[in-house]
Amino acid sequence: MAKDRTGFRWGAASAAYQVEGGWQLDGKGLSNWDVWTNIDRVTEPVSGKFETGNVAINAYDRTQYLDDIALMKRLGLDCYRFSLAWSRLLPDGTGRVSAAGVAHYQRFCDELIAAGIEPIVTLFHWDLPQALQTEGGWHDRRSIDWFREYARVAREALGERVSKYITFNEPFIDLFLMEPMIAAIKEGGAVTEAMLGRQGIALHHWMVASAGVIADFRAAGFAGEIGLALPLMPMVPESGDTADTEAAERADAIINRWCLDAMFKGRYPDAVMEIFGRLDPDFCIDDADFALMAANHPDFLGVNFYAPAYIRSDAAAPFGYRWFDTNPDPEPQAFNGPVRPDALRALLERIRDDYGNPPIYITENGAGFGPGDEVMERGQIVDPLRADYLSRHIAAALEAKRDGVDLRGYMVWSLFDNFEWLFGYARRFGIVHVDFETQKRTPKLSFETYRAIITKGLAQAG
Ligand code: IFM
Repeated sequence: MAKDRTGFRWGAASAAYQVEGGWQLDGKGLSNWDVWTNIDRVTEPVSGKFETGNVAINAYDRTQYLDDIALMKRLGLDCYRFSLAWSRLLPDGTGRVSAAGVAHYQRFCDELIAAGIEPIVTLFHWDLPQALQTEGGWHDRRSIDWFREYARVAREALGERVSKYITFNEPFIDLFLMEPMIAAIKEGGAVTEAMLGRQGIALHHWMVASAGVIADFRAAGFAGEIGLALPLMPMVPESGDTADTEAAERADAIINRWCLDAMFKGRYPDAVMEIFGRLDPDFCIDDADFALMAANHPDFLGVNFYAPAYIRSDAAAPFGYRWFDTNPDPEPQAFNGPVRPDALRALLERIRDDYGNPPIYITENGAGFGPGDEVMERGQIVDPLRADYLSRHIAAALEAKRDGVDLRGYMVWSLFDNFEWLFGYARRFGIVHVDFETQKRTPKLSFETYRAIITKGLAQAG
């Protein structure tokens, strides 16, 4: 059957630091991740190895990315979501624009378009120019203006090549998991509630910056769509006890509703205002910030879904709940949690009902299960758990679509194995295997599974 080119978009997603490499090529400035991995060696305590994104999967290299685009074409992708390395475009974070950085991203987009694949650009997927990190990073209110300047440079550089932008990827995960863990590693301590309390103001700056960029793009006549990608997870209380139920509601307010309410209602949940107001005296939000958010709703919501979170009340834990070590699910667990496609469907239907049925793209969904799930059989890498995960989640998403959710597309995380942040290269999420020594790419069984789904896309997504 012919591939659906009419509406629903099938894609794959990645992020600059996880795939590009070329960390010092062509005048690129250093990012916080370059410093954290090379100087602070933050991967070691988590992955047990000293690993960096210095080479990653070499996706900055033109010869390499042309091969990669050929593979995307073979898979049948309609779109490819990737992020820009801010310090490749603006090596110092603001001011001087790198002609080489601009040329690289222009050329990469041109090659995608020539292959019939729409480029979808994430502006910020966690790698902040180190020059701005040392100025205070996202805790400094000037970060809103830094980001708006960078977004303008990107939009002007890419012009008509790009008609879908994502301002930020996963505010909660970067600001409330990644950064505090890195701070704890550097300080040799544990993540505390006080540390997390400080992150509230950084998340607020992200939300204001995002609304500001949406306003700027519209004012400049940008005719495409612009949204955010949130890490969303239904919160499942571990028991019927009131304490667990209340803990799950609190987790839902912080992890899910904080950004959703900001994007679609122009305010924050009461629980967030109360908790963060108590933890950080700087967390008093100017009404003008909420007015900016309310006036600049995004065109779409990007949903990054991996798993639901099982929540247990624990007075000693930050915000009074725990979720990582609370998984009663007997099924094989993926790296990012229990395999529950029903939770994806429930999540999408909740967004439809609670947030006015906005256009949604699933901007990330995927899994890794450890080495046992990937075996070489007759020249193919067989990964049945990942293949099954993808089929079942796509089926659940399409059921939600049939139930009226305005679902416009699905992007797998990820096309290639890559650098999984603090876990280094040990956690593979790709549907294409990468030999990190040779950079050889080998499609896995899940690649064929996804290819078959895309080929049948019209019937399934129609
Ligand atoms: O690799 C990450 C990505 O950068 C953000 N979302 C989750 C992925 C898998 O853990």
